[in-house]
Amino acid sequence: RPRVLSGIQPTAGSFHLGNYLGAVRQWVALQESHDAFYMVVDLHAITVPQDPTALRANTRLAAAQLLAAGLDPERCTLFIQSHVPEHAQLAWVMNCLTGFGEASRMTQFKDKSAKQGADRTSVGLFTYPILQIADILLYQAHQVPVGEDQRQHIELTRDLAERFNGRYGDTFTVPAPYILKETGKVYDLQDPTVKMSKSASSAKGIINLLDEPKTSAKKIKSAVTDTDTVIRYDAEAKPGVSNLLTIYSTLTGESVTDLEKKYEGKMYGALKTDLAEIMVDFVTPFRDRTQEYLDDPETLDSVLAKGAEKARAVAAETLASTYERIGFLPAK
Ligand code: AQP
Repeated sequence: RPRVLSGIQPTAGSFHLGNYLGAVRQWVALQESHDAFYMVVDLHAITVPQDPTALRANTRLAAAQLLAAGLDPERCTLFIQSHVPEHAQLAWVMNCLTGFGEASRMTQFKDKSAKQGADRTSVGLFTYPILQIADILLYQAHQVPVGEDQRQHIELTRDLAERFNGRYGDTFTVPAPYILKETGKVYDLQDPTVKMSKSASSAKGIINLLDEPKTSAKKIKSAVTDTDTVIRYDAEAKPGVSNLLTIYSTLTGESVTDLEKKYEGKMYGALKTDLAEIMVDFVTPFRDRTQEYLDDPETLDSVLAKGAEKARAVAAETLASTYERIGFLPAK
């Protein structure tokens, strides 16, 4: 079975709809066909300041949400990044192979650091993509299911895998991004030209899956559309309506073409009312299941302990061969 690897940050408490439709939903599907490794990336989270108590709670909460979304520990390996020290160890090696200019071209860093200002930006945020390279290469992943915003980081991962292999001999699988065209970028409900984002979206623009279902319904109903009245998919001319159609189609399995037919001659309000109801039906059981996992921290921690053990077995092997190729003297 081909292998997949992906991770999600534990920082915001609740996952948002973009995280779910862009990434986690694919994780659930891929565990059926792939040897799947999924993790909560707490090392990545500390690239911006974190309160220790909140970080611990959000890490458990992220794992609970992944299980609630449908990850099955019998079918995939679910673990916490900091439980596998090899991530930080391989990241150092990758840091030394990455050009400063090359890393400086990462647009996510440029955007985030420009917003924060240089004095408030950590070097960790700069090397964030390099830790991600280590995450992926450690598991010899063939594919990386992520949202569109991660494409550039996966490209860098490919370059680094090829560079290492070229310099030291075949060591790493060169991974490919696994990004769905439809849901690779879910847009902000208030500004449908930018991605839904925990750090950049306004409260009304983002659906947090653990919010009160009523709140999410309200946000769908007040989503920005356009002054036209036709319900038609056109990402360029009608980004708001197109975003709603994508969300609707993904959550129900009805094709966008069928939805266009279903809503022919109807007003935007009809589409929004129906989608608000679909959203409530989706988030209500998701919230309940998340709470069930949180109410049983022993089971949750034991899933994560088993996951870390399985992950470490793979990671340790890759790190050992990497160290050997580089020329590090083995410890006796
Ligand atoms: N709007 C989105 N559409 C599709 N996919 C998305 N992802 C994030 N936003 C969208 C994907 O979710 C996965 C986890 O991302 P993360 O760990 O970076 O989560 P986050 O930082 O909490 O999410 P944000 O909103 O993207 O944070 P900011 O705004 O701080 O950068 C990834 O696969 C990502 O592509």
